[in-house]
Amino acid sequence: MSTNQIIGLVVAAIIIIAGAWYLVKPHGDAMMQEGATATSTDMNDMSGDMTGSNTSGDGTVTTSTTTTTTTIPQPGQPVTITYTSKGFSPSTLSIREGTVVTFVNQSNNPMEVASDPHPSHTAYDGTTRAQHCTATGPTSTSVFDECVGVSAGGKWSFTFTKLGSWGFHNHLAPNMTGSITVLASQAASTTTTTQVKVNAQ
Ligand SMILES: [Cu+2]
Repeated sequence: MSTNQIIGLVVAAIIIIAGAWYLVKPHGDAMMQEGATATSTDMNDMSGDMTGSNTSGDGTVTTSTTTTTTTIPQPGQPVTITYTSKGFSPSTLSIREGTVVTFVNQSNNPMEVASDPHPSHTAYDGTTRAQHCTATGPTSTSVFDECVGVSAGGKWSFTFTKLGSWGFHNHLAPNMTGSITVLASQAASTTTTTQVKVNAQ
């Protein structure tokens, strides 16, 4: 009997020691996994740096695109700004004086283009909306105010003759905004000046 009890105690001790060792072992593995995770994070950081380098490469391309955007349409060239549920596109652009800009409503809501600030619309010609709008439209073609909303598919054209930067908005959705910069038409003279300098040298 006592021999069996001793054997039983030894077996129990072995089970307890084995169990304790088994509980400790996963903890050691977890620490090793943490070390491995740290290594992966370092590799992720390296790929992040590589992505940064790629962005620099893309930055050069973006510079070229900016140059294209700077190209200003000639006064005789029609310019179109579309209006959708996301707003005006393009929302900012530069044109020469005398350029006709056509606003096209491609949204499902009415569009009523007007000079800033809302709601007075005084910036472009100094008169208020009450002064320069009638029930059927603006009092003259020099008023930068559509005055009457057009539904989906409708459009409105305006000829910009005043130099400066003119903010505008949809009077029926004033958070939809844009800005047009009107520049003097003197593109050709700049090129002529450059050619004279080259000939002098
Ligand atoms: Cu307004």
